[in-house]
Amino acid sequence: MTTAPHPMLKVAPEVADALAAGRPVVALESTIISHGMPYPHNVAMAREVEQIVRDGGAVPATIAVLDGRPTVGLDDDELELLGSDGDIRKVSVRDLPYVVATGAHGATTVASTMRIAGLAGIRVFVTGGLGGVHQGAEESMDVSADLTELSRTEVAVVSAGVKSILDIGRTLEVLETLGVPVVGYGTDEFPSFFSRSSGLGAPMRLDTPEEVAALMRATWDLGLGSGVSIANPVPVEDEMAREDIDAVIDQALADCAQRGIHGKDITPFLLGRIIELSDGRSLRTNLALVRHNARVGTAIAVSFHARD
Ligand code: PSU
Ligand code: MN
Repeated sequence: MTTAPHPMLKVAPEVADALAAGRPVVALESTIISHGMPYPHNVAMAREVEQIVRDGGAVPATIAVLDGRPTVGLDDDELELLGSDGDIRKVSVRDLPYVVATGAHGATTVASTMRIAGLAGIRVFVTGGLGGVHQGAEESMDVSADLTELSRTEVAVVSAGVKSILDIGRTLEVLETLGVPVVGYGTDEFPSFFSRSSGLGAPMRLDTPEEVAALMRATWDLGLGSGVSIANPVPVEDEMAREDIDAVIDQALADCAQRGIHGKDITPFLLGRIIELSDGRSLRTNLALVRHNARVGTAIAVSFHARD
């Protein structure tokens, strides 16, 4: 299946060629680079993940908005810019028209990366962690647009689940309400990013790339119009004990409240504070799980294209 490129997108030639030929492409987001990890680890991670995708037989397409153009497939200088320029705006779906209309740069979240990937005809997207329902959302109504987008864009998102800066149980409830298939990849339990467990079951389990590709096909052939969330647990050797990471997260949440941080700044603040409070331990786990997601997501993309 090939899709005509959307006229507003700037698609790198290598990505455009792969899409036109029906070869597998894996989308990658840029908020994780600009707002999810410190420099220079972020840029090294972005390059390494692209290499993992290539080694697995697909073409990587990191997505961002550059000079107002939604851009699919970045070069080395662009990755460096996103990782090192402190002024890059965090762009979710509602921010997309603003950065496009003003000609600005923007780092795309899971939601806006999904949307742009979908417009480009990319069906698999690898990230670290999903946004979701924030703790205390029953008061604040702070629910990530990542969930809305999963309900309305036909892209499979491979993540390591949802970390407990969020309300994992309510996040799963909202995904059910929105009709989004949520798959535990090789696990019965929904993973909590830094740990393989969360105390909550995965709504369904699949164990191979072929099975996931079949579920993607079924979702879209049924006309659900939604994405698919594939929750891939961090490898055993890299995971953190839940009590260790939960203590760090509780402190980070308290610091966030005490400083009065709110809205779109909450997630980046918490991610940065968790790295500081864990003395970098959480960053190592984060890097390991992103690499693992890239391997699994690439295998899924290869399998999906083999059957399509
Ligand atoms: N969780 C992470 N790392 C990240 C993010 C979340 O472990 O980098 C980023 C992703 O880009 C995600 C966004 O889409 O944060 C969610 O932000 P918000 O909660 O404001 O929607
Ligand atoms: Mn929010």
